[in-house]
Amino acid sequence: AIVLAEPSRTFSEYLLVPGFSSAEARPENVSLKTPITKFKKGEEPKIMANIPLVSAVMQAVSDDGMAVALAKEGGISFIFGSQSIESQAAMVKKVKSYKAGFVPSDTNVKPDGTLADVLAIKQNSGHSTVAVTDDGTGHGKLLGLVTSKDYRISRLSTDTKVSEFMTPLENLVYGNAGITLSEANDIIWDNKVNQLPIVDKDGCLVAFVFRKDYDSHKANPNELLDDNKSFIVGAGVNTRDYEERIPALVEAGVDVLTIDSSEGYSEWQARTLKWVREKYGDSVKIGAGNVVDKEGFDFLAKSGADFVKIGIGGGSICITREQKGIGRGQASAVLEVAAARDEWFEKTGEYIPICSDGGIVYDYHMTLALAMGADFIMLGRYFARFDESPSAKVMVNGNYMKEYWGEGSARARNWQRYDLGGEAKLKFEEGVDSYVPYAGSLHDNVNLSLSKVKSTMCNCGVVSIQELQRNSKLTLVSATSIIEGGAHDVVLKDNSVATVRR
Ligand code: MZP
Repeated sequence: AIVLAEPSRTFSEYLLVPGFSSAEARPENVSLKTPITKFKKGEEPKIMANIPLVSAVMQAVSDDGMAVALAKEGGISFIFGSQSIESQAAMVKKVKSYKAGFVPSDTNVKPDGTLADVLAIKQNSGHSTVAVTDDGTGHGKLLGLVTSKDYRISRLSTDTKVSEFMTPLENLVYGNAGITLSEANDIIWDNKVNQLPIVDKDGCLVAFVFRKDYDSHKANPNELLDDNKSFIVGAGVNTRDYEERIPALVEAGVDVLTIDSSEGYSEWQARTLKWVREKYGDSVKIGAGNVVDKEGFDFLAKSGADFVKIGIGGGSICITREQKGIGRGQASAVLEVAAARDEWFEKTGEYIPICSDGGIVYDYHMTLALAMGADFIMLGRYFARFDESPSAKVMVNGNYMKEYWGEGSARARNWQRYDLGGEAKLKFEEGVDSYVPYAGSLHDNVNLSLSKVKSTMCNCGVVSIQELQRNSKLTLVSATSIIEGGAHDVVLKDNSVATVRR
């Protein structure tokens, strides 16, 4: 066997060394725009993301709800493939049906769902009614209620106070004021207080109610829309049923696919990519992986992948290294594959973006992965903790947790991800079933994480991911300097037990 001279290293073994920060290197000047699919020198990629984060192809992470929430922040979800073709395609379709700021033309709800005089819309705690007030704060005169179909307005009497607003009901307008959407079955509140999607019993969007000064393009400058103003969405596929699954996803409107596999340096991936190119040419965008070295990257590049995913055994729920003894530290893998990507670009003029998949524990790991050469990052554990992930929120020992399980666990039953062409079953587990601490909304967390990434980039004197990849300086850290990096030699005030490291 060949024994690699360098040990296999993880993100936590590195730090960034600050560079010169000019007056221009300020967080508000940082762009996190990044290519997702391959492009030729001098051309633009077909798909770019506004932030370098994508959510993992996992049952506990990426469904249609996650996809909409993440696209609103500028990232992309890859909807999990370990479900029937029909249900995965339906999720894609649902995401594509959200047309920001537009009332779909095929609805029988008239656009009088638009409340021209409304300055604020606020939801009451019962979820059955939305109160609409005139003052921009939600506390002013009540102009009306938007109710769900099963809401019985007769329960209210004229001296009832609407709980949050304390506004007398004599000011209420309801009935045919153009705001009671009798077909609406459910109302989902958008926490940006800008628009209110009304969905029917199947969860499909039927209309938006929105503020008079609402402009969907101002709502979040990062929102990721492609030409028809719908959200960009990805989906995972496997190397078994791709001839049926891919056409269904394409028909549903998917923007980008990825082959989801624990090990991508295989003939199965080349066959899948070949089939896509023969059937669709370059019009269908598809990434491949996962690989951890130059040979793997070159193979998938030659096979026609639109991007290449990196990472074997580093995922938080992954036990592949323990079970099979294969894998590589994520930092070493990203550094080698990034060098291979640059060499390929030099040789062919074709830039194939690379994605670091799994193993992000701290926010600073994101910055390290990008500095090491990743164009974007796939995360599972990180997104599983948020309100928007599909898994259950449960109380464990007094703390809220979200369930998070690996695609290689018995629970997910995703044998296709580990398929080597043999029997159609998961022979042994490569992932665990676990909890992760509940962390609140995706919007708040993503913004916090990315503000740290932007800050660090400014410390390194760079304002784009491309500059970070080119100009940053990394250093390995010794075990003792890691101790120096945390709070040390002090007694922390909020701990009853003194924390003294030496
Ligand atoms: P993390 O963000 O939780 O550390 O890692 C997520 C990644 O782990 C996924 O994107 C996928 O590549 C990988 N994964 C998913 N399931 C398993 C498993 O069961 C796994 N072993 O390794």
